[in-house]
Amino acid sequence: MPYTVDSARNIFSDTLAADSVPATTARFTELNAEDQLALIWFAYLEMGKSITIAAPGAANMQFAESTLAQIKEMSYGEQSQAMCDLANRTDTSISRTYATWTANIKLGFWYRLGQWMQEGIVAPIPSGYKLSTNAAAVLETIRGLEPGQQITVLRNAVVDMGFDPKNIEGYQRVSEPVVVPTEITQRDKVTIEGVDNATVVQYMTNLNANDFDALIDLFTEDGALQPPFERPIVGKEAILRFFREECQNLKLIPERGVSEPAKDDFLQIKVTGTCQTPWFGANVGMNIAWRFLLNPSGKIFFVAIDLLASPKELVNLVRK
Ligand code: ECH
Ligand code: GLY
Ligand code: GLY
Ligand code: GLY
Repeated sequence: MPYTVDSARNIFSDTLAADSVPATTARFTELNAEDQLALIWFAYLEMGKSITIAAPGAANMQFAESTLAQIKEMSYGEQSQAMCDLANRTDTSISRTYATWTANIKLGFWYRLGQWMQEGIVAPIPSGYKLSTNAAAVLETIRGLEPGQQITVLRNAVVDMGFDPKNIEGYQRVSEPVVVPTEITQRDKVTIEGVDNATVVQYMTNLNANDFDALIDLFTEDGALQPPFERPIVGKEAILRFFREECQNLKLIPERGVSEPAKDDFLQIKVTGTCQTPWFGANVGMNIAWRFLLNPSGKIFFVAIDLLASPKELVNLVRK
């Protein structure tokens, strides 16, 4: 049987992903809106003591400005309600607008609200706020995660808020402009111990350079990319859109890998290393595995990106 996206998902199946992330997210989702907001507030303050978050760029913020201005004009009561409506995914005009934004616009929006809460411009979490027993337990779990896993839980929480786009008629996505790719001569050379496959090396180089047109050319027409804890994104058009909307200014630092023949003259390659988001830069290195399946012409039929369970997984390349 030839490979399908579903069968390709099983390559290097002994790779251990950080399942505590979706598990924590699921428990978080069960909490009521007040608890969700307060929990994030406490987690965000604690994390801020050890890792610095970069201010969002103007490109991210421009789309959120009018909604932010609207919230600024509200009373504390209305502000708290608007934030709870976002967490509850209630059908309001702000929740609908929020749903159209990319992850980075949503994060920029909350970054600003966080500043305003600190300054008293937006209703703060009441100083004596007591988390429910369940919420306190989720916060305690988050404290025990690695920084890369903590910021993934926070990002998930923010991404999942707002009205469900599936219920919005004529839904139009809003995304920040795509930056100009890094000049060829300015691109960092990538070396991966154990892997010199040209497609894989170009994948890393092109993604680091924001060169999404060259990057998408590495994929087959029916190729698929599976982000951490998500369903695969299938087909060149959808993957290119994902790159342009969600993958600007990432820094991939692959370290080592293995390459093995697979059936039907395909090639399977696993690479491990770290990845940085522009929000935290070198402050947070996420431990990542890339699991590639290349067709006989060297095009990417499938690649999964996994957030690894622990740094130990970075050296889990030998297959049992
Ligand atoms: C306050 C209280 C009220 C409620 C809220 C608040 C604000 C919270 C804020 C949170 C900010 C969180 C942030 C999190 C950022 C996380 C970023 C992550 C990025 C991961 C990227 C990866 C990329 C992997 C990939 C690779 C590929 O090869 C292909 C593409 C791709 C406090 C007010 C809400 C402000 C900024 C986790 C892993 C390697 C798959 C993308
Ligand atoms: N400061 C991170 C970003 O705008 O994506
Ligand atoms: N979950 C990683 C990303 O989509 O950026
Ligand atoms: N661009 C970083 C992220 O997807 O959050």
